Amino acid sequence: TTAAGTETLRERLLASLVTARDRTTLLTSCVEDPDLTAQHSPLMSPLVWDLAHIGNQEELWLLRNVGGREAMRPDIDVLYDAFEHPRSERPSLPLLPPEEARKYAAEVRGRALDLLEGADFEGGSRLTEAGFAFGMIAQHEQQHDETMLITHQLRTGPAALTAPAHDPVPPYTGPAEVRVPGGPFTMGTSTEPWALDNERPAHVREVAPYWIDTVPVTNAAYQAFIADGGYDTERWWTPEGWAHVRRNSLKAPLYWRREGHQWLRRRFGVTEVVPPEEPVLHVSWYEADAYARWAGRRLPTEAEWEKAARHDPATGRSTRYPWGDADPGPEHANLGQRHLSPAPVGSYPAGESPLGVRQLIGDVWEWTSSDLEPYPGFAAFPYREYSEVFFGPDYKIMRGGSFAVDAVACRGTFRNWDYPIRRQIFAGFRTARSESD
Ligand code: AVJ
Ligand code: FE
Repeated sequence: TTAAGTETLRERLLASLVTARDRTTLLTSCVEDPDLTAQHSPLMSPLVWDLAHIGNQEELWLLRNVGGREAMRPDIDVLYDAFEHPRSERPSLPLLPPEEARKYAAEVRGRALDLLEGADFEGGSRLTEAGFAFGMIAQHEQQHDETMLITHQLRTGPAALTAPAHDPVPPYTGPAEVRVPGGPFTMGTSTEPWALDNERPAHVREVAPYWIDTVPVTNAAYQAFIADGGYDTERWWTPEGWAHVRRNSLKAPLYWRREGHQWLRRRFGVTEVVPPEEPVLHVSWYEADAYARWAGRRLPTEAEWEKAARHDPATGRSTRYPWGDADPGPEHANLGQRHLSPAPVGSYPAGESPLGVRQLIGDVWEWTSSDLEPYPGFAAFPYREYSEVFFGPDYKIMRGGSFAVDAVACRGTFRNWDYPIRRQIFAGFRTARSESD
């Protein structure tokens, strides 16, 4: 690496950390302190927990592990270790009050930036190689910025956040699905410098030919499923899914409410008519899976999703993103909380894949049929609790990222996961079918 390359890397790391902190600051200053310490849902931490946890992880990985510094506040580690206390218990912990949490996170950040200024990215440590630890911490903060936006959406009361509406797009008139050829493709990565352990290593996967939706499933399409009695028809559901919708009397996505002949939804403190052309949002894996069966289709496997997003049939190579190897720009995808909703289907033509699949990156996390499993050759790094402890059948994989996640934490290889019942997350889906069907 040249000296200029090192400085470019340093600037990119700095920019990623600053972007994340600007967002964190907004999300924790747009409401009054009581809204930061309150628990808006037992599914989520109080916002003030996320804030200090962001600082604590940064202190742990950058100041202590990379910098070799002593703990600043050894007494608080146990409060902000996500494995010590479940989210529902966090409000009753002696958490740092908002002003102290802000001060702590800012103090850690000041020292981390000092460390970044003199950091050597080629010193032979895997943690600092290509700036990994700094990139990991920027991603971690952005992941919690998405988590905090989920909490903001759960919070009731007047709106605290606003964002511009999407540019209008003509109704999408492209093909509904495209055929992806069968054969091998490279899944995962060994070269993406800030890729997390579960995305590694790159390996070859065989996939049989299949068809996949060119755009995510829309609210209009999902309403047709509801209108056709989808929630009352057992055969569309897995046994677990059916038990879950019955037990909880689910009738529609989270935040939807029927009024007269139309569906309304609550979105960041505002109630509005559900926009028909927007990707459906706030559905569980069970609902996505049932919809797909009703439509005579199925969810794509994780490998099918990634092949659609990365395989370039012209070269046989896997690219970083559907549009190629360039980092995401505002023309490619709806990312980074620039908007507070997914964009209508057919948006972002510059972000489409060579086969014409749109909006794979951004808008909504897309449920796949796959469980979270390690790739062959997986090695936990830098800590087992990032991914390894979650491997197994309990979690379903989501791909592609939502409007709420920043580009730094979103790639063609990025893997997200949650329980199949979860709906508060910014998740939707698209469907697929096998060639032989
Ligand atoms: C990968 C999004 C499931 O939010 O629980 C944040 C990311 N890990 N802090 C989560 C994460 C540790 C994780 N997900
Ligand atoms: Fe975390």
